[in-house]
Amino acid sequence: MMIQKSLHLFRSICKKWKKCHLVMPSCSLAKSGCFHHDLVKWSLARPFHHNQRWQAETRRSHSTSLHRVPFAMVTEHDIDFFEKLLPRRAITDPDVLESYNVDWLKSVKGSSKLLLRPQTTQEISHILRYCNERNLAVCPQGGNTGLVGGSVPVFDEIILSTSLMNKVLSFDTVSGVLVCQAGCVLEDLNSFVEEKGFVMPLDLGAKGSCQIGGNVSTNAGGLRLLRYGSLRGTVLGLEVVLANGKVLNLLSSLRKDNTGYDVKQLFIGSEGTLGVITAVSILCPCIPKAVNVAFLGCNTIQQLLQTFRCCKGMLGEILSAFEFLDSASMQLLQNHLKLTNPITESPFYILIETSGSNASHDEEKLHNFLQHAMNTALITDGTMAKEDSKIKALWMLRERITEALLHDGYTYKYDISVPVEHIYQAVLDMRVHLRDQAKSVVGYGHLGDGNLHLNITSPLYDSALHSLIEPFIYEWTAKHHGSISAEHGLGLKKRNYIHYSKPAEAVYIMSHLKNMLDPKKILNPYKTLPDYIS
Ligand code: FAD
Ligand code: 2HG
Ligand code: ZN
Repeated sequence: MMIQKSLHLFRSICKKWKKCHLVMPSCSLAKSGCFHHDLVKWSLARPFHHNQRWQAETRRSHSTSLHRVPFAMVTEHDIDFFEKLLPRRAITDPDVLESYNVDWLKSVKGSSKLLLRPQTTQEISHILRYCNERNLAVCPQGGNTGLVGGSVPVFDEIILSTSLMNKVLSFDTVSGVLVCQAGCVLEDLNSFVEEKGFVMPLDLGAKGSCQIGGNVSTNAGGLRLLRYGSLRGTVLGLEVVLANGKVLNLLSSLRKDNTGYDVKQLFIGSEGTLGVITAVSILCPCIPKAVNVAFLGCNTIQQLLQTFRCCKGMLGEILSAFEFLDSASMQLLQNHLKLTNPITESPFYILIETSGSNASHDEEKLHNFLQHAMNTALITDGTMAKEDSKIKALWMLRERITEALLHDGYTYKYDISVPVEHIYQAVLDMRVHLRDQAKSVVGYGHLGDGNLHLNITSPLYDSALHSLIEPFIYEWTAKHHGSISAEHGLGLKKRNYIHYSKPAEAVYIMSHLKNMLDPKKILNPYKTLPDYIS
């Protein structure tokens, strides 16, 4: 009853904001067909009132300065064209469109009236040529798991979903090179290559929904970067449709190619603003024969860093992940997801994964390392797993923090990279800075990559708290020579903070590249580039 009442009240508030990208709370969003089962479960589990909190922030920080660029509006004639081009795949049903208009965090909402679901590169080429001629704006969308508001329209941009572009095109069992369409879901690709003795070079908590095209467009980092490096190295080729509909075929499978500039790199991490990625060629490593995971506790940040140093030295080539979480993150997992801490309570927790080819050799190395870490009092407690189910259970303690945060309240999300010795200082400084104004201030992340996920919550959205956090966090990051977006991108939410991490000259070059590749700026407007450019 209460929920119905607040829903009604909230809908009437939202009506006044029809044209901007505000979230309308709707339980049906959670049932949306576009999310993979595990993410659907998370969405369903999420408290309704979270959506309400969001509104004020969106209005204040992301859209107040935004006005709709005078792109053309979609007409009946346009819809006829798309229905002929994509029979039954040009969708105007508002119920279906609803979930495509809202991001995974339910934090931004567009008001697109048209969803296109192409199956081939040629169809995307026709779509973009037409949109470019007609001056219609387009928002490319993969699995819609992005965390910076980049994957949903801001106003009425046409949503171009790659979900039906999910075919594997080839796999070379000698080189491990996989070529596939952009809409293949990461987890499906991993299962496919695993059967052939390989593994995808990236892994992330959203693997059940995110698509390889989305991963490449965001240059996703994730849990295996320490071992296999960034997508900038493992992606060997791309096929991209440019804003004018031209197909750029860079779908090479070569490891080495120094013939001039590496143009494909432009599209890696460009968040759909320079072209639509339609196919990816990616190098998959062999599946490791032996995987071990250790979950450890330690008392201080110095011990955490020292353990990392020692771990690199003693585990060397078999170290495949070094992740950490603080006790506040563990609390969220216990309180909201009822996960059990398998070891004694500690200020910090470390998750170490080894992946190698010789089980007994790897176990011996890990055992020696753990003994050394215990003897030198670097770690206080720990548990180890080599069976699949236990390994998965330990990984959950790291992968599900994002989900636990959604239950804690309104979340202010920051994804920074800094020289590793400063990795936790932002959390400590933020706690001092905020005093008792926040509900939780938690830190976790990819310690091995110097990447901290700093998340702050409050029971309801609090504009005063938000103003305390920003630009403080961006100034802090710049002062420590870090990046304000280590792996999630800039999207809608961080586009205007780019200067904290990029010199003006680089932003200037970015604006020229945008002008050259998308002169009418129809591709993912209002994203990545600061407002004065887009
Ligand atoms: P979307 O969210 O649909 O889109 C992301 C951006 O890419 C948008 O700007 C969109 O316009 C653009 N885009 C999508 N597809 C294309 C295409 N084919 N061509 C051109 N542009 C396109 N990120 C990490 O880096 N590391 C993590 O560890 C990580 N963990 C996560 C865990 C959870 C639980 C969640 C919800 C998210 C996580 N993310 C992580 C963020 C997100 O999953 C990644 O950014 C992912 O790569 C997005 O893929 P997607 O297919 O969902 O893309
Ligand atoms: C992770 O590493 C993701 O778990 C999400 O990048 C981080 O939610 C976050 O802040
Ligand atoms: Zn991450």
